[in-house]
Amino acid sequence: MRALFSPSLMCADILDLRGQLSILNLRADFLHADIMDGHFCPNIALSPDMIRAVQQVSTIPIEAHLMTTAPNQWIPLLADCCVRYISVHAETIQSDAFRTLRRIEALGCGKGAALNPATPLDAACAYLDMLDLLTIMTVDPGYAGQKFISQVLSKISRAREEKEKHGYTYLIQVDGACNPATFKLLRDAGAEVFVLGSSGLFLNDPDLNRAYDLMLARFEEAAGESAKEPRPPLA
Ligand code: S6P
Ligand code: MG
Repeated sequence: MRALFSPSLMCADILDLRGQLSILNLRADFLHADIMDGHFCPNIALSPDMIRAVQQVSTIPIEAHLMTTAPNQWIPLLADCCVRYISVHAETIQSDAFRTLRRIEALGCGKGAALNPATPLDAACAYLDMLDLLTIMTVDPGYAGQKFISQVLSKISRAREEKEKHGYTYLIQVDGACNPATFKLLRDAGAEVFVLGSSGLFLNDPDLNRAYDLMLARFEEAAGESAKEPRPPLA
């Protein structure tokens, strides 16, 4: 399957969000929505109300990335916004991982788990078979524009090995500093979905169509594969 791209809403031009979404509707595979509560990480971002508004004009699946200490507080609100996937951090569900993932499923959403750079894959091994989306953070959560943490590459490779060995069906997503300097490293390690923030997309050009063209060209040049085929059917 070709690489999939999930632009990060928190990096979009919020003063022209409708215009930006009309372009991403035609080009992106997913929209990545960061929810930060100011506790799990030192920032606050995107609310369920904002995602509900985005959902009104979005025609592509939205995935909610919960960087919150109490994910269960937000899961029903986000499911009510019709997001396609809800990703909770493994660090926040140690005491109720199965109940939380089953709750996401019962509410009709895809089950996602995310791992901070310092968290080993083992933290999620007990429930990898349940996941639809596995997000491996390549920066510490909280901000756009951070430096890539190369120590995560072995974790991505291991996520791919486990997927192949056991026939797991999760998509392997990478989040943070996905850009021309890291595209090949991430793809070779096993990344399937690239969250695109400031460094990989939005700072490429003020015109988002041009920025997207540049991203595709740079991905193809770096990774040595086409990323322009039509959007594949997604579960
Ligand atoms: C970070 C957040 C990410 C960022 C995105 C930024 O806490 O989860 O989704 O929005 O990764 O991308 P970049 O290219 O600015 O690092
Ligand atoms: Mg994110």
